Amino acid sequence: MVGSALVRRLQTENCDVVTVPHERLDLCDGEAVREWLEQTRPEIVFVAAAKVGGILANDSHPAVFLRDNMAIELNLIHESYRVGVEKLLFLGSSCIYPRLSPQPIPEEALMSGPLEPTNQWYAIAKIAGIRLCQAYRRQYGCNFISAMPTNLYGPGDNFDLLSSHVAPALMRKAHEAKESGQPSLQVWGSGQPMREFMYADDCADALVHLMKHYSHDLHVNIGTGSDISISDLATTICDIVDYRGRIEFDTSKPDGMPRKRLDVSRLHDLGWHHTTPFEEGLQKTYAWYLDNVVAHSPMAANG
Ligand code: GFB
Repeated sequence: MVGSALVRRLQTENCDVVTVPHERLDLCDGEAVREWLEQTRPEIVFVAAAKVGGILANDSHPAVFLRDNMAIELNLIHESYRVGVEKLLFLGSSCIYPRLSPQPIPEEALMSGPLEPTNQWYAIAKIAGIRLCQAYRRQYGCNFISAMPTNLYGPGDNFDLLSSHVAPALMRKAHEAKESGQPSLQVWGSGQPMREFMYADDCADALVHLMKHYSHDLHVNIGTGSDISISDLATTICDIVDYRGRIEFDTSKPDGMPRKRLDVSRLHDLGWHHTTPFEEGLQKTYAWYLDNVVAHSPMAANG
């Protein structure tokens, strides 16, 4: 999702964008990454690729989330250093911060307390990525930087109910409940956790801004500065989808972090601010879902 948004954003810059599909390059394969970077010799690298998923996927596949993410970032960061990449930006996630961080969470809160258990494996891998950039910067003088986006959503998101994040999951649940006339929709957890959401294209714009204007070892938070409860998110999504049934909370499912609103003052001081209002971003994402997922589903094909 972020990679596609970055490609859309970079088309407006004076640069050649080099991409490679997953089927042609496995980023967990160090030899393959080395060969590909030696052939393409990019001047700039965005490490947007990652094994990502929502709370359930993270919690149930700890080995995959830790291993794949460590392999992807180690291969890309080390081989970028080897081929002399001029600047690299590594993308992490707001889940790197301790479970009970001060709110909003400043960059300095990193490693100041225990992690949220449901995503600790992914978080450890992402913290290692930040440290890799700092280590290569310190030891080899590489201009490698890191950005920590808040929860993202947008076109190209994953709508699979077992592995997706909350926004696409609730969009799909509301759509299917409306289509099949179900009286209620299940929301995982208590509905009380607070989350901050950013439209993927806004995130891509922030990444390009940092690539142009930021060259320090401290990672930078990327977010909107506002958050919303999962319960209110469910209501907002039901309105957008026009689903009028009941919202029920399945408290057998985990809540995860109680709150993770990012302190985005550093990003604002660097001259960047998000532009897409939350409801507008959700509407665009729902339109993308209808055109790209629902329209191609077997049920749609059968009429
Ligand atoms: O988006 P989400 O899966 O990830 O869940 P996290 C956010 C909140 O929404 C949790 C609730 O409290 C979920 O219990 N939720 C309610 C749902 N209904 C649903 C549903 O149908 N599907 C999903 N997925 N959630 C992830 C981390 O944490 O955030 C990753 O696991 C990553 O490591 C990502 O950092 C940004 O915000 O809890």
